[in-house]
Amino acid sequence: GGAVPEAQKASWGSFIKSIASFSGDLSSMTAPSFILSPVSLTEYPSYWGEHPDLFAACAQGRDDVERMTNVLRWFIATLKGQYTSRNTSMGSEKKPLNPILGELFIGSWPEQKGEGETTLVAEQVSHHPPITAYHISNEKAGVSLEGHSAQKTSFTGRSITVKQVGHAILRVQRKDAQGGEDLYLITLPQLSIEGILWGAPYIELSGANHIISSTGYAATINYTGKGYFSGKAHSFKASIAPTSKLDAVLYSAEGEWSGVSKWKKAPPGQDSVFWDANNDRREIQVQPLEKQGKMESRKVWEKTAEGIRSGNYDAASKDKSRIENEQRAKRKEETAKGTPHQLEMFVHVPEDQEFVKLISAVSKGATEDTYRRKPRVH
Ligand code: 0T9
Repeated sequence: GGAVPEAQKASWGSFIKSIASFSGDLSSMTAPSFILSPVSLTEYPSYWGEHPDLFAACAQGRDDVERMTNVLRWFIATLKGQYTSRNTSMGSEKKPLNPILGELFIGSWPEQKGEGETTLVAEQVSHHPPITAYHISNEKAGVSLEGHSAQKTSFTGRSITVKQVGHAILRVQRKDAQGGEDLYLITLPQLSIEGILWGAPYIELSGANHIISSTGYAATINYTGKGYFSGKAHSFKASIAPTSKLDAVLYSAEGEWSGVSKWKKAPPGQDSVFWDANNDRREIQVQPLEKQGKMESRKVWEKTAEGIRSGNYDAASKDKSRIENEQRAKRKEETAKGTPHQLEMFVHVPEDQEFVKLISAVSKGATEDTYRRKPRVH
């Protein structure tokens, strides 16, 4: 059976065809209404923060290796939200709203059990191609995450391959006498969108990503889906090793990132379970709409989202067109006046020196740009 509503079979078919003949920016394509999500891509960085306790725990641990295991656990714990939550909440992967330039998403996870408050700001720093910058911070715990996210997509015939462009840096304040901070460079896995031919898209992860720390340790995570080493969907194997000798594995864990994973080679005194993704995720809290600024995501997309949620797709598409026209006019005016759009919360850094230094362990000479949170005046 198919998941495409009878009335949308034709438009789904032509959408698939246009994906096939199109390469690059999928987000700007018009898609059939049944696949539209009322949530903008600027909200997606919040998946990184949905386990505030594990995020705070990145600063805890007796030594660098134990802290690396905590960072790895937090990272694995974010995957279920990042890559399966639309299936859980909306029945399949959906096409997010394509953020406008300068769109903001701001929210927090209030303190619950002494872990401190976690705050998030995300900004759409580029519209075409779409790039979202984000900064998540827990000052009490001394942990922050800063990164940006973009995608390169291609169609393989039955699935969409999405190469993630961008990286994140986790900063952890050291609690020892000298102080200072440890960095963890996080690279991102490749994903493929499966199930599109029958209109029920879902994400599978493939390949590998790394967490490379300034402490001299690195984690490598390898992903497989159905039919590979475990035979199960959403599977991974992760190992922790000295960065200088990645095959001298100290500890390893494996299992399902959307389910249970276990230590294979466990640190002394550890439980056999590495992470159980059935643990609750905590959704971010945002200001009520009436208190949000006009560039805040849910305010920008209020009417469009309402239309999508209520099935009033005509209203949704009208409002979306209004927003897109306004954006075009704004860009035109900026060009005419010679006053280009200014980023609000971030500054563009053409070459991220921290990335260059840490990535060299796995990829010599690689460079990437980044976006840094602007310093705030308290
Ligand atoms: C960073 C995440 C990313 C963003 C999304 C590929 C995708 C846009 C990017 C990579 C987050 O940390 C994690 C999760 C989901 C990713 C999205 C899934 C998706 O389908 C979209 C693309 C642009 C589409 O909307 C394709 C259209 C449609 C046929 C699929 C439903």
